[in-house]
Amino acid sequence: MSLIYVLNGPNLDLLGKRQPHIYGHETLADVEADCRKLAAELGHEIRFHQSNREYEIIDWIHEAREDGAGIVINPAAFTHTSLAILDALNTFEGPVIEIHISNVHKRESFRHHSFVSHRADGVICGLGTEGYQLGIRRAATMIKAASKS
Ligand code: CA2
Repeated sequence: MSLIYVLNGPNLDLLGKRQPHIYGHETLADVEADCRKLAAELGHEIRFHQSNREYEIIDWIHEAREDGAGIVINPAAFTHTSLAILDALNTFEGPVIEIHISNVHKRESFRHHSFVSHRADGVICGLGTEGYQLGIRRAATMIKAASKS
């Protein structure tokens, strides 16, 4: 059983509580429960975190370097600003899947550029919170493929 980190950036603690027309009605606790259920079905363990502080996300990426097989990350606004998160992800060897609940390309132009996409193996956006499930599935597929090679 290997470990998948699911990391969430700033303000995602408000999920389901504000702006449901953009981010839907599910809370982050609902997303976490769904991720745990799916990961267990796929034979993986999940470490699920959210922070409003950039350094905490970087520290979790460093932790994943030690014991993580994959990272599924919604960096939220840090997507568009954080070279530091990109640098940290570039030191991680397993699959990295970037998630956005909303379709960032349909929104303001400042959301169109992602530092994290320079490292991500795949990007899922605009599929709502279901994107997390799809991201975990893809990370699990990639972890399995790497274990065979
Ligand atoms: O669509 C996404 O998942 C985003 O990563 C969400 C970020 C935004 O800055 C990115 O451009 C796209 C914002 C997260 C804020 O989350 C909230 C959730 C509910 C209510 C208010 C904010």
